[in-house]
Amino acid sequence: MNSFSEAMSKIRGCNNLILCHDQADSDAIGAAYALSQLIGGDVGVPVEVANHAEHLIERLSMTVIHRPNVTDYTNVVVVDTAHSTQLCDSVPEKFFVIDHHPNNHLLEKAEVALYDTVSSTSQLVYRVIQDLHQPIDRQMAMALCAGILTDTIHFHRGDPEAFQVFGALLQAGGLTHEEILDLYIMQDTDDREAILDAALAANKQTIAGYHIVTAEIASNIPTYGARALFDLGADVSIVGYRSDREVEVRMYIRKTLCDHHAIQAIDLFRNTPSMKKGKTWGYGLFAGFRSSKVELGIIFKDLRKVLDERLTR
Ligand SMILES: [Mn+2]
Repeated sequence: MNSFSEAMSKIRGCNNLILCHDQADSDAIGAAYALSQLIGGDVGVPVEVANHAEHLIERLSMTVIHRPNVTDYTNVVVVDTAHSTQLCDSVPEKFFVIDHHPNNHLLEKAEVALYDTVSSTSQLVYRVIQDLHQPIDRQMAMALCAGILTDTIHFHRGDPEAFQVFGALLQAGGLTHEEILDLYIMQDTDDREAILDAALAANKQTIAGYHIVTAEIASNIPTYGARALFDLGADVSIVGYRSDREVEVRMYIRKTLCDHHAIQAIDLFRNTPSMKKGKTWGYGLFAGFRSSKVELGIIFKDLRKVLDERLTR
């Protein structure tokens, strides 16, 4: 048994907090839910949960504590988090870590960690459950499947373990693939309309044979919008949402841009001048951005310019 599984078995039933990163996504929520069922305890997020994970939380009937007081707990297990800044004001003094992100800065300070740069934290939680020979019920299986599905971008990428564990979880939980996909299908007709309107009003530019599509979306679901445009055929889909307070931007890029032009989605966001005034996250094929200081139009223009430079040089 690995030392993390051993540590989890020791703190079972204690006063535990399972702490997600801020803007907790489905992998963080799914992993935290399964872990909370395994060892007992509360699930918390530093400030808020990502929009797309709300439906999962509802389906799992789970309670998520916002801004938990970490000193109220004997043990804190930090899930799916690579850096203390992602914990905002909820940085515990001592903690356990289970994570899969490259360049994890929390490992040094962790009491015990389970760290492996696989496709999702959810599959690491599955390892712990297996290690401790514990049963998996339908809800736990659904939670972990949701985490794997979203962190593999609906299996557009993913290591063999992600596929294998996903199958094992469907079987263990008596679930179908469709039931997991349903967690992420737009049930709301207004949201679907927003995606359709964004697609119909989108701007397309073809640079060096690549279709670059930018669009604004009227609902706060820019990730879904960007995914939809990408699936329609864009090589780069960039979708922005404007609220009174801030702008949100999401981008998907096709892997050929990574392979032939060494373009990484996250680097593109970080190196676009107007986007330095905001928060950026993501990886090679997907990136997100949020800021209260920049206009959406300027970001789109800047991104097209940077892409033009990178693709035509
Ligand atoms: Mn993750």
